Parts: sequence; C-alpha cells; structure tokens
Amino acid sequence: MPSTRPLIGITVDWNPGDELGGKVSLNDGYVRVVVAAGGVPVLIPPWADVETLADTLDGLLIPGGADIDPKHYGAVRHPKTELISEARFEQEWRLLSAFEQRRKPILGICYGCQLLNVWRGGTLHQHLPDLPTVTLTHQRASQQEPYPRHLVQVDTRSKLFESMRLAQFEVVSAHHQAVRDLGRGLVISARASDGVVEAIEDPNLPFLIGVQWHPERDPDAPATRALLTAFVRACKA
Ligand SMILES: [Mn+2]
Repeated sequence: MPSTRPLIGITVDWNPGDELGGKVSLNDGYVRVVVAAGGVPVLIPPWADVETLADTLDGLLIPGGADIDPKHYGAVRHPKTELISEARFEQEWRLLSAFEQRRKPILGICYGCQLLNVWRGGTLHQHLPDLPTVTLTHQRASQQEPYPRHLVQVDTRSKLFESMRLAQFEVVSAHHQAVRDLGRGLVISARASDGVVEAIEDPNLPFLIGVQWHPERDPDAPATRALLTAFVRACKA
C-alpha cells in the first residue's frame, strides 16, 4: 500500500552567512506540529523550482519570519520594520501563485499570514504599539520574557471555524505587525478582543488560511491540533 501521508512543503529562512557560504534555517516547531498531525514535512529553500514543487507537494506552509519590505504594499519603511530575506520572499511569492493555481492548501503563520495578504494586494500595520486601539500585548518586550498569550474570536461563518470547530481560544502571540487593508478575495476569519486581525482566508478556495498566532510554539494546545489536523486533512483530499 502506498503511503497516504501528504507531503507538506515548508519554506525556510536564508541568511547570507560568511565567505564559507550562507545558511538556511527553520524553527523545528513547524516540523514537529506537521509530523504530529500526520503530514510529512519537506523543507523548501530559496531557488528550488516552484513548478516541480507545486506539482509534487500536497500543501504549502509559510512559517513565521521577519517583516515584509513595505515597498511591496506601497508604504514607507517604519524604523521598527526588520526585513525578511529577499531570496526567501521571492521564492514564497512564486510558490503562492503555483499552489493557488492548483487549488492546493496553503497555511500561512504570522509572517506567512501577512504575506498572504500582501501577495493579494493588501497592506499591513507596520508597528501595532503605534495604534491607540491596540490594548493587548501581541509581542514580548524582551527575550527574557515568556511569549504573551491572548484570546482570539473566530467568525463562525468562516472556513477557519469549519476546520477547527472552535470559536474562542487562547494563542501564543509574537508579532508587531498585522493585516490592515485586506487583499483581493480575502475575508477576516478571527480577531483579538482589541480588533487586531488574527486570521484571514479565501472563502473561494478549498484551504487558504493565514493565522497571526504561533501554533508551533504551543504544540499541545487543542487549537493547535485542530488547526494542523484540518490543514493536513485538506492536503490529503
Ligand atoms: Mn496577536
């Protein structure tokens, strides 16, 4: 019997390194939650051929990372905006189109959620602490502190709710940016109590969901298992 476990592509970071060469890297939490949900993670570095990957893999996970260059959504760079590697960003941009064309599942996490929005022509808040309406802590103040947790409310008409069957739960939060204006074809599927957008989706695709929180840093939470199991199930379909 052939294996029925789906192949889940996960993009990785790239740093230029030194004269001996650059480095690709990924927090292993992403790999572990995909394995726990029954998927087989396949790490995707920049420069690998996207058409072959999109033909072969069953789904795409865009993990967390630094910030998107605001030139991609027509804004001037905020002093707190720290740029993602251009090689990674360009690879992911091409992968999104290739997976979307094939209607294969896509899950974006944190930076990955923001990328889905910008790729569809949306914009971002570049630094949440600047907004007077933001009352929750979405990012820890220093590396010595634990990651903050806050509640998210899911729209019960959304695919996210259909997938998770959970309307409210606590998440691990580690972001200073968030969705501002929505990109084409996207809707908001979850918010924090201060109004910050915590999840987006395309209601017209089988599974294109971005979450602003970090399931991979909360592997045993029921919400993490519900989300990753639904994603892996969609990749099998
Ligand atoms: Mn948050």
